[in-house]
Amino acid sequence: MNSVTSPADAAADPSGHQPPPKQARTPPPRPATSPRLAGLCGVVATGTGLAAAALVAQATGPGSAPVTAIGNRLIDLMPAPLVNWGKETLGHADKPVLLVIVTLVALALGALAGLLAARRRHLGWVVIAPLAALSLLAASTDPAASFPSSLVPTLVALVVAVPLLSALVERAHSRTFADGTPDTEARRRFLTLLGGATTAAVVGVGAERVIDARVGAGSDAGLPPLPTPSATEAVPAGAELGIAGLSPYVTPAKDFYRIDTALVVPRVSATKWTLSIVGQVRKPVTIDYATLLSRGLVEHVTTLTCVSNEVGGNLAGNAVWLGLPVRELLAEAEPLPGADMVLSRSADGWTAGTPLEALTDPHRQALLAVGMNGKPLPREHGYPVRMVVPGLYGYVSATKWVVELKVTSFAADQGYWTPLGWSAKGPIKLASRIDVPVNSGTVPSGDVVVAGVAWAQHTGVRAVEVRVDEGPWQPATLAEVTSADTWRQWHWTWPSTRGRHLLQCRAQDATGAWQTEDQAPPAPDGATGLHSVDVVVG
Ligand SMILES: Nc1nc2c(c(=O)[nH]1)N[C@H]1C(S)=C(S)[C@@H](COP(=O)(O)O)O[C@H]1N2
Ligand SMILES: [Mo]
Repeated sequence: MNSVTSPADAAADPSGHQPPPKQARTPPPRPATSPRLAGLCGVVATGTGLAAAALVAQATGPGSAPVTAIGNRLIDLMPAPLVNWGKETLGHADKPVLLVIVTLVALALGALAGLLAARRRHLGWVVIAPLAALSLLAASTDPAASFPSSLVPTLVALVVAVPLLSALVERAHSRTFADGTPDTEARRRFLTLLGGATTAAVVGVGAERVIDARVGAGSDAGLPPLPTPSATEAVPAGAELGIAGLSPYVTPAKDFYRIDTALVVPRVSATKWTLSIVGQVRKPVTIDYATLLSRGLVEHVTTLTCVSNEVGGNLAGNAVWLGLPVRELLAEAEPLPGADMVLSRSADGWTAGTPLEALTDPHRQALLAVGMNGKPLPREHGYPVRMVVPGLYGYVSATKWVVELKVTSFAADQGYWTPLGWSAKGPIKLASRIDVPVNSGTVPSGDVVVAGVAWAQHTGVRAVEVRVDEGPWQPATLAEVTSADTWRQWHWTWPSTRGRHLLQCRAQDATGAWQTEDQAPPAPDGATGLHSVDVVVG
């Protein structure tokens, strides 16, 4: 022990003064970077690359961002039970959850690339190359992507992440001098780069979110306004009971449930949109948006319902749709004998199989809708054009971002959900729901207003009854409706008594059939059973 800085020497000089160590401040041979730091470099480089790619994908199409493209292909490849499990257990959160998982896996692989690159610079490619290849493949096979611009975001990710990783790993090294003192200057440069890249990634993701939210319906330049309908449907005042907590008769678009498989909402330009009627037809038809608007559009109020709706669930909504009856275009196309199904396809590749007769029936107002509650369709509800068919669950009829109608047969074709274990045909089942009082709620004793909605689209609701603690059924009062194609509000005044009670409702359709008490899950063709609400009267 004879180092100049040893405590023993310092003690030998009572003045405490010592000459500084005469040592050259040259960086020593590169020491190993700690695995944690190398991993962090990889995570930051990957994250920054992905953020840049997502931002660029705002121009090349939202499905072309690496995370989205890979997520979409994963959904395509997932076995049916897994897709259904995700839909059932996660509900609305299924998409964000999948995107977060893909992002986390990408960042973890980025950390691995960082570890490898810290050992030997080009070793990082062992992870990066397959990841990039996967992303390019996923983006190029996106049904809504325009090749080759769909490859640009992944290439941007590489151009950003690879040099960034090199620079970070380079600076993460050599943070101490041979004498053990930290090279604060190098450390500062490293931290600056790390912080700068992280900030850029966060700002990039934020900007991407803002842009995505802004580009919506009506953003197409030079678009004609929605025409005045040739047939309107006025909502009678008596359709709206105006009871607090009761679902409004017409659901505002912002409160309308949203169900689709799209990881990011497809962005379809109305000016470039066309719809083609193909398949078993005598004369294939193609129509563009301006021509569609120039035809006599009609208004029709229809309640959409999702087959995944649980008893008492809220995957149903009623809106005033403006559109062209599908039967008019089908008549021009002249379906051939033998056809019994129309497979509608969306811009993102999703499909629904609808009985041909439901679309050609002059008494069923099946629309190619362009308007919802007096405004162009919101992007998430199918802008610029979607299908709306009264009486059929959304998965077999309500194709959003629709671009093709293929006239075919149930024997030859299947909609998206059918091979995943859902019925080929999906007429909406008679259902009723109690909106107020809410389940597990407490209400003051005395007269309590019990109210809800009931639906039997295209058949109509004739009666609703309520019972307390499984006692006798009591008739509720029904509100008015525009047609049999919508839900119907109802209310009943309950002379309540203190304590805990069970409220249940049931509906009768216009044919006289009562809603079944038998419980069935949503799969394969819609849930049944009575909605029950537990309340405490205090
Ligand atoms: N392109 C596309 N259209 C779609 C779907 C989809 O996944 N993709 N889901 C359908 C289902 S299952 C339902 S219930 C309705 C829901 O329409 P909404 O989101 O406007 O309420 O859209 C239908 N149209
Ligand atoms: Mo659905």
